[in-house]
Amino acid sequence: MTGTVITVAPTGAEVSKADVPALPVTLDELVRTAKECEALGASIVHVHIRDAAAEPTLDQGRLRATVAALRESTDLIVQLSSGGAVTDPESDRLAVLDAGPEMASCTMGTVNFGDGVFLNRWEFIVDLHTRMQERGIVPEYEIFDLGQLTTLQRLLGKYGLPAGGHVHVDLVMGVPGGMPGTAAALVACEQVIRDLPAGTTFSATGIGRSTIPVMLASLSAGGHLRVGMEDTTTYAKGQPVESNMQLVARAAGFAQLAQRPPLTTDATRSLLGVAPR
Ligand code: KMH
Ligand code: ZN
Repeated sequence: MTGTVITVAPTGAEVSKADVPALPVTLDELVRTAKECEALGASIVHVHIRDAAAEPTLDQGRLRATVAALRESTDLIVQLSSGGAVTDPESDRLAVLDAGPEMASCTMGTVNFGDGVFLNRWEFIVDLHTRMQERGIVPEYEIFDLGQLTTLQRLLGKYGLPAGGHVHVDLVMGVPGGMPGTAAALVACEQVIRDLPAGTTFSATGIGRSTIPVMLASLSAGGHLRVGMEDTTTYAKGQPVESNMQLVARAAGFAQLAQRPPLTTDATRSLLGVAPR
């Protein structure tokens, strides 16, 4: 059993700055947040960006500037979201890879997403996976429902292992329309993950109030953690999240308690097959 990879997902595409003023939306806010989260034990930053009006965007110039600034100011593995917002066209989502991240997310199927639909057609998944292979970008396969693990198995069987040769999965649990954020659902996923290539690792995040049960279940099942204001804006009943740092500090504390302390950025790179800086 290794230590714990902690991914911070500080912004997302769904939470509005007007509702949650502490959400990092400018490049300065994002870089400051990333630095502080790294100091607390995060080793990956999962990045969605916003425009001047704090709305989600996949603007290529902003994406490139974000990758450059995060690489200059932190040692974190920079993982761009290729999921974007549910309204983003496939072409813009594919173009995210042009911004040159070390990792990118790659979702394994279509899922109802609250009132919207997060569309991920098979051909689009294949496109993302093969383009990442060609460019040496390490994917994090995002799983919103159990059957998406079967899609991943099919993808790897037909198109081969990702860049770096290691398979890493993130279970995104508790989305309205996806699997529930429960220990039982996490264990069901873990059983299927065993059929993926040897050494496959997984992290998990629980949306909203499922954050704590999912975190504890993941640690006890040998998984890693993703936390952040993309997924959670309430720290405890009636208590809004103050910052991403508060969530990373809690995750690092749980990881310490589980005797699986946070992994350094170098150790995470080596575990996930991301090239050293
Ligand atoms: N914002 C969601 C529609 C990802 O980053 O790859 C998609 C998402 C997954 O957050
Ligand atoms: Zn995301």
